[in-house]
Amino acid sequence: LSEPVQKTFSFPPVPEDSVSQDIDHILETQSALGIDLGGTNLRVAIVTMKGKIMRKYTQPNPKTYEERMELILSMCKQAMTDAVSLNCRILGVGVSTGGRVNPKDGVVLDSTKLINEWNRIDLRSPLSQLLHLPVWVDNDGNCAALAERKFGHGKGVENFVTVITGTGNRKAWIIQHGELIHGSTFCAAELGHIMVSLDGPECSCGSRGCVEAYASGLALQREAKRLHDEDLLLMEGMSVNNKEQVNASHLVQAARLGNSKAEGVLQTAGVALGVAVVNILHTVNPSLVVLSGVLAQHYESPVRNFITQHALSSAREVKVMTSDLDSPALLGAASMVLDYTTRR
Ligand code: ADP
Ligand code: BMX
Ligand code: CA
Ligand code: MG
Ligand code: ZN
Repeated sequence: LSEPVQKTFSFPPVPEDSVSQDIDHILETQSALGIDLGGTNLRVAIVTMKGKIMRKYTQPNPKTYEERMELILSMCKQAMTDAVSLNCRILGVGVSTGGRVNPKDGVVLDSTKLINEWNRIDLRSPLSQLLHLPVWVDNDGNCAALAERKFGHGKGVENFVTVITGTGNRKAWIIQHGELIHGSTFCAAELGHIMVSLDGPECSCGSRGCVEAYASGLALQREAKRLHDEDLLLMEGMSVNNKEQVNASHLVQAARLGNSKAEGVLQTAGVALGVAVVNILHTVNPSLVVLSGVLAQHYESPVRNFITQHALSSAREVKVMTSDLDSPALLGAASMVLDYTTRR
């Protein structure tokens, strides 16, 4: 952890006034820029104090460090310009990213292969130099938990866990006594890599049998492609143009149309997630589990059923809810800014 940061990046200078703010304008809404870097998407948003997303920009997350940093730069510049016309005063930048993050330094320590060239990356320095704003950085799951605490089902809840599903990931973040747990090397709550079998499918972290390798978007896409290869995926009324476009949503659709193979895959995924959640309950004993991300609804009842069948009786009282937030990781990234800048 004390190793020097490997990558440095300097954005080209921009004229001061292109990012300056009219601080005295009474009618401006205090806001933050939120950035979310996932295994698939790169998102930037202008988020108000109340958690309203005023504008959102989405691009595929580039595969190289240089392209990624350049795209972040241009998306932020666009957002800063639009913020002026939306009458939003940007107080700072919050970044949510996959990988282990040292939030004190604003550095991404390491990542699985879901995000390439994303090890020992100083995000704070280049962004704050470019935008002349304070910058906060944390893991995307941690950010999702912060969003639930500020805007969602976690409001006022002392101990809860958020489990979010994105591209290839299934992870959870823990709020204990109202605060995030980061752990000794910022690796706490990487619950996507809780192992649920001794010899399961390969995971993008390099191990096997992680819950992420069963229940993430990428895992379901892998299974959907496998079924499609065997001509077992598509049901009456379904079509895909080419194999590359087959993804988790086709699996869900096929299952809904009565495809028993697809149902089986989703059932296994639900059980894998149930195992992981029960392990979490027996470790931190939260009162609430919030499921979020694209597949949350599909997992709610399998997880609840698994808890009923397998959790210790005093852990069974836990509430399981599906998040009602739009883009929790983005909102949580913004909440770091809004909480810190208004606390001072
Ligand atoms: P990330 O943060 O990892 O970039 P997102 O949260 O943006 O990911 O979600 C994108 C992932 O979710 C992709 O892997 C995509 O295939 C999957 N996905 C998108 N829509 C659906 C859907 N309706 N059902 C299931 N999976 C979906
Ligand atoms: C992976 C891991 C986590 C991340 C999670 C969610 C990396 C790059 N990612 O488990 O740190 O929180 O994916 O990512 O190490 P998403 O892509 O689904 O948003
Ligand atoms: Ca992400
Ligand atoms: Mg994500
Ligand atoms: Zn793993």
